[in-house]
Amino acid sequence: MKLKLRTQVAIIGAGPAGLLLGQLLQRRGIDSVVLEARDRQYVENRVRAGVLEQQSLDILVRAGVGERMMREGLLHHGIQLRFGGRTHRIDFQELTGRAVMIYGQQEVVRDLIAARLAAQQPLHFEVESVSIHDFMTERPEVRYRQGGEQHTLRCDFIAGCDGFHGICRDSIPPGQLTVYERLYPFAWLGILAQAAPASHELIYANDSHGFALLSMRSPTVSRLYLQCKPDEDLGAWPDERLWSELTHRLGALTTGPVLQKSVAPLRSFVAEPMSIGRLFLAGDAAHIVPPTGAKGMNLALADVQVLAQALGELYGTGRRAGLDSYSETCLRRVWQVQRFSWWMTSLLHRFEDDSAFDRRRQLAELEYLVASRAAAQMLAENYVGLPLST
Ligand code: RFL
Ligand code: PHB
Repeated sequence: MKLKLRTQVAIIGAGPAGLLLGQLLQRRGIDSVVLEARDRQYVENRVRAGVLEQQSLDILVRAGVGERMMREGLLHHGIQLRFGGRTHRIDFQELTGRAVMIYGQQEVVRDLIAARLAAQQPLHFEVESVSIHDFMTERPEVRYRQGGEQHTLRCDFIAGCDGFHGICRDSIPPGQLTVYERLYPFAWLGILAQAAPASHELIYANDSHGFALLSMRSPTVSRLYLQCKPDEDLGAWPDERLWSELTHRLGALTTGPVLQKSVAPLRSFVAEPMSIGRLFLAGDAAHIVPPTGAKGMNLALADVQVLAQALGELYGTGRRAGLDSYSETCLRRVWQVQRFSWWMTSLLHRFEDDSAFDRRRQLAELEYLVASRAAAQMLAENYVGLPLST
């Protein structure tokens, strides 16, 4: 059977970008349908980002989904930088008057799903064979299969929020996009452990064995990362080896059962422009940053804030200016964040082909960073988040 449906905005992907866009549109009285390839349990349990900028907090609170986050999230007023066997603090509060919050991406996603279901807005999991059509015309269409039936969803606009491996960006005809990309010669081995975090603030370490990061999800759950090879075999990392290597790089840790292990590659990527015809890309579908600056989810939330505002303006007043400048507005922020994420990555990782000179220069930069207020302030104001350029 073939089913024909209609909405104002078809949103592909129920990650932070797609779900927040749906929520922001609903609050502006704009209809949307969210289509997600995975099942609800998978989406709600995908452990990823953990740090929210103050501006992301404000967006989520204003969108009506910040209540649990403000209750359970951990407010952090600084981070620790560890190198040469010593730990130094960068004080965000003192340098910028602002802070960040530790609240897992999967918690943000759960809150957004709960809000969407409570508002009885359409959200379809486990849709198959999603394809997008006619977005260069006034009548775009999304086709997909669900429960054995073929559906056609007519819409005014398509929001491609389907992440880096989604189908929306790849549906744009060749030659229309310019891609900027950098792959790094290392990856992050990340673990979630039932162990009290050894520090109440994040520790970013530059060690002779490579980068490591101590983060957390709650007062009893630690999230830890260490630099590894892109093709690292997780089988070669039994828990004892993990804890021993993490302790070497980060200093004394509280150990505990490892709940999850995974390897994630590091990449910088931007596809320009972020919109074409009636298709708008947002979040990881349009850009990827290495996780060292903790920016991926924040960028995704910032994109859809701009998009929701532009769509609100169009439906409210008929003005297209916001939509026309969507790509340009987002890309200004994206490139600032690309620069910062690349810089944090270069500062903190060990590059195999670095010479002894490069290594001494890297340590000198770290020394400068903790000795100079101006240098520390540059890190702090980027980490807590640059203002939205709308
Ligand atoms: P997502 O979260 O990938 O969501 C895309 C959704 O689209 C679905 N999908 C499809 N649905 C329908 N049809 C299709 N054909 C589809 N193809 C895909 C997918 O199943 C998925 O549900 O993208 P979004 O919404 O743009 O959000 C981006 C963030 O997820 C990402 O940037 C962050 O996780 C990056 N990141 C971090 N960001 C931060 O802001 N702070 C951090 O501390 C931080 N740490 C991290 C990170 C990413 C990491 N990994 C695993 C890459 C740490 C790590 C280790
Ligand atoms: C995390 O808690 O998952 C996390 C924190 C900071 C980062 C990256 C990831 O830079």
